[in-house]
Amino acid sequence: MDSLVIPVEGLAEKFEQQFTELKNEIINPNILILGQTGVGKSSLINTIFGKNIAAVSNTKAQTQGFHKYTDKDVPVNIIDSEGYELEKSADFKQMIDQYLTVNFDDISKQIHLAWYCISISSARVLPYDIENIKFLADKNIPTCVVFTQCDNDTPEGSSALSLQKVINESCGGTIKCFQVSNDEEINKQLTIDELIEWSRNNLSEENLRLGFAVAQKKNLEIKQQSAEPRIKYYAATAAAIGATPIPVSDAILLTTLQVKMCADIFGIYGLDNNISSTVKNVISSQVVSLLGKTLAGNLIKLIPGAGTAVGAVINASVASSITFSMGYAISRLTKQCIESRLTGKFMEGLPVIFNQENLNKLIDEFNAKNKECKTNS
Ligand SMILES: Nc1nc2c(ncn2[C@@H]2O[C@H](COP(=O)(O)OP(=O)(O)OP(=O)(O)O)[C@@H](O)[C@H]2O)c(=O)[nH]1
Ligand SMILES: [Mg+2]
Repeated sequence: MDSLVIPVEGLAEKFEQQFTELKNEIINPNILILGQTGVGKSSLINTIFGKNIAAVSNTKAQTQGFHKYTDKDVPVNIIDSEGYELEKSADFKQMIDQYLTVNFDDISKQIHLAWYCISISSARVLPYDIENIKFLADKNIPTCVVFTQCDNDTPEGSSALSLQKVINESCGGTIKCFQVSNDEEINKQLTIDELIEWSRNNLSEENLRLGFAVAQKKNLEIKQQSAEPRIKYYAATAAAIGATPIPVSDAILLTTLQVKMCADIFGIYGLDNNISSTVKNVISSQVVSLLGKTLAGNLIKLIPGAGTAVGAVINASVASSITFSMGYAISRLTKQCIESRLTGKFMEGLPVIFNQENLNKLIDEFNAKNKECKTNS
């Protein structure tokens, strides 16, 4: 039986450093949240980002005019409004114009999305709402309407439908409308996942999309989709490393890359914030050693004599396909960890879900799928 050991000393530090590198690549999207006081803007933020980036108020307005809220663990900025200014469209337009002019040159300060919230309980869309929505869209700010408190709608959602009809007729069918509530169970019947998807897809740059995907806690599919460009990037880098085939004894070059890829995937799913710093060292070394062993096992499968023969080499195609399938497997397992809600107890989740057997199963599944695609094409 062939054996191959890839040394992984020093890679645990690289794993942890990469969390910071990913954060440095992100640009926080600025989301303008508009709506009358009490419609549920803060509750919506809390539902999507898992945190009160702007505080929820029961009695009186806590926010005045436009305020930008940030949170060090959530890479979006929320520009919240109290709502009174919406009724005076002229003033509202002036405020927006001023904001856009001041921040025109700096992508990190522009308004990247606008969520215009209307409570289903109010059961009406007013002329100033239409005017404001059209104004934002005319300024090329991706703008959607969010019907809030939809738990108060009929089971068929008839209020939302009739409000949407008014908006469609007034705005020529170009404005998307979504339905949300602050109840997790009721949200399963509504379109909060579509709101998240629309928001991500309407951000103009990958760095902004990445920020949004990391920040939102609600839609794991979006996290999975956002991990894909990262995996492709690392697979391409692996191909470049193997362009001049490297000896198997240099496989640490690939493990280094795969360790960074794993840190990016963990970062996208928000796992880095879930791991307390005291267990971080243990986790890092466990993950790094797991990746090293998985790469060794797969090299032995793919390259005849990889474990023993002097002169066995890793070429571009092997380097990139192993990295790609490993990225696929890591992303799926990380998703499973979050779905199993073991993330708070990561030390328990790691051996149960994030282990070599499960990693290899997914790698094989991916390779089989890939082979099938190639045979069929
Ligand atoms: N039934 C129901 N109540 C909600 C929903 N969303 C928010 N609320 C309640 O409505 C009240 C106002 O919610 P907030 O999220 O503070 O509203 P806001 O728009 O941020 O209010 P201001 O910051 O004052 O402008 C709170 O008592 C919430 O609990 C919802 O989907 N359904
Ligand atoms: Mg609020």
